[in-house]
This record gives sequence, C-alpha cells and structure tokens, in this order.
Amino acid sequence: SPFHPLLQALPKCEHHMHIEGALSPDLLFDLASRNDVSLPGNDESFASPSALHNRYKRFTSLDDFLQYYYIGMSVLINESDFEDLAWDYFQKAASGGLAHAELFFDPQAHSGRGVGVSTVVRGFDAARRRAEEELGVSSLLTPCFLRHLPAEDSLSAFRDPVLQQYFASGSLIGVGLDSSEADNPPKLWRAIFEEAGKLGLKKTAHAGEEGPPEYVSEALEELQVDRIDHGVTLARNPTIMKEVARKGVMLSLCPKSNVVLRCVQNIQQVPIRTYLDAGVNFSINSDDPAYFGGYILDNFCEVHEAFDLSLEEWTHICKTAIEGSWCGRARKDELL
Ligand code: ES4
Ligand code: ZN
Repeated sequence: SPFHPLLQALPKCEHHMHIEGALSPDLLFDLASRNDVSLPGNDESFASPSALHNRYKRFTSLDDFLQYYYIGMSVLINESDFEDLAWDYFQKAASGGLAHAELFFDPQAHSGRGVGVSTVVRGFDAARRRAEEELGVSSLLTPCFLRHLPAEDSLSAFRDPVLQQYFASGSLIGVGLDSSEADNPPKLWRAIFEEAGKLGLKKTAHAGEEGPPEYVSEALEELQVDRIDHGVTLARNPTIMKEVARKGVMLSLCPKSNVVLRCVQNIQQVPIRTYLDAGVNFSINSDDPAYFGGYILDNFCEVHEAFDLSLEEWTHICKTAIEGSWCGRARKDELL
C-alpha cells in the first residue's frame, strides 16, 4: 500500500505488550538448549521452532494460547535471558517505528518457578537502557497479576518487598491484571488496586477481552483503573461505552490478538470505527507479538487495510496514544 511508509513513520506508542509474549520460537529453542530446559515431549508442536510457529496459527481461545505462553516462559532463567528477550522485542518493534513502549510482565509466572523479580527486572532494565540509547525508544514497566490464580496469591506477590522496592524507586510504574478473564471478575483484586492507589501507582486491567462489557465498568468503578486493556467487547454496551468516552479513559486495543484468539472473527469486527465515532480513546497494540503474528506496525497496517483510515484519523490515533501514555510531559512533547 502507498500508505505503508506513512504508517511506518508515525511516532508510535504501545501500552499493551507482554514482554514474555515477545518470545519467538527461535529464541525459545535457543534458551531451552542454553539453559538445559526440556520442552513437553508429548506435544508435537514442540518438535521444532517451525512446528511451534505453525501451532500458533491455530489458537482456539485465550486459554489455549495461555497454555503455550506459560510453557514458553519456562526457558527464561537468567537475567541475560530476560535482557535478550526484551532486546529482541525492542529491535523488531523499533524497525516498525516504535517510539515509546509500556511493557507488562508477569512476576508470579516467574516466582512460581523459582525465578525472582530482581532477576527479571534487572534483565529488562538492561534492555530498556540500551533501547533508549541505541534506538531512541523510551519505555516503562508494569507488573501484572494473574487472575487464573487466587486473588490472595496476587496480593502476596504485590506485597513482595522486592517488588515494593521497585515501585518506590520508580522502576515499576503501575499495576495490571491479566490472564484468564472469563468468570474472574475484576473486583476480586480490589485490595491490590487500593494499595497501589495509596502508593500513587498507575492502574490498569485487562477487561472486555473475552469477558463482558460489565467487567470494563467494574474495573473502572471497583479498581479505579486509569486505563482498560482490550475493551473490545465494550462496543456491545452503548451505555458503558458512552461512559468510557465521557471519562476519557483510553483502551489499549490489540486487533491481531483479538483475531488470533477468536474474540472477533476478523479485523473488520474490531470496533475501530465505532470507537472513533463515539469519541472513545484508544491505542493500537501488539499484546504478544511473537504469538500473534506481528508487531505494532503489522497491527497498524492490518487496521488500515480493514478500515481505510485517513491521515487525519491516524494522526488523531497517534496523538491520543501519546497523551494517554504514562511518560512525563517532556517526553510527550518530544513525541508530538
Ligand atoms: C494475554 Cl492476550 C492476553 N490476555 C490476557 N492475559 C494475557 N497475558 C498475556 N497475554
Ligand atoms: Zn494482554
């Protein structure tokens, strides 16, 4: 498309990218051998990187994907593994015009296997510094809590003194809530969000991905979140949608993710036009780029092909994403 160079050049911010979801099959196999981690022998998908890559084209649901995502993480052991993973992401996303990234990671998925938060954060921080220096890409880091585990597990993970020290130092900017959404209502994690609010942290939660639009209003009211991750089902409830528009809360939409995990049938079903018309703020994000077949520019391109947006609309989307970012005013002004 003649529009491609324009999309490439737009100053892009993403707010919804799980670093563990940037683990490519090639790096997964490299790290498995480097760390002597054995992959499941009873699943032919783990026969080779290309077999795994092919399996990723056939996810049937969020939980089907999450099973692979958590197995994949088992190869991440050392600080340098986390650095290599994040650096691979920064290089690939920067080649598509990424300027600023707000990254999620899942501390419980690592501490549960004996890998401590400091190993994870130090590795990511090394890659983030390098991305800033060598690529001019700024970034922020947010731990997410896993909603397939009991809320008490999340609360003790949140209160981990090592994690608390990273909040206090500013290495971690906020808290998020992710993993299996169906039948795990946001309000069960209220205690974490209340404590996070008292610490002055940013707050966000996955809501309205597979779950109902009511989970979006529940996250806003019960958890007092500053942002909603996904919110693709919000268009089904015009009343809640109008309230989100009125509040100016930003959704971090993930179009390719929604198609691959079958939350929608195709990109055309992502309510991009509905949200533009209703004045709902949103950014466009890659979610788990190594699993969903594309980085941020791929998501921009597919949205453009489906919706034929004007340059004015793209400029509006990018400005909304900059203003909705959690970086300081000075960085926003550089990006605008
Ligand atoms: C996720 Cl796509 C998605 N949804 C919920 N939790 C997640 N963790 C990583 N990717
Ligand atoms: Zn996500």
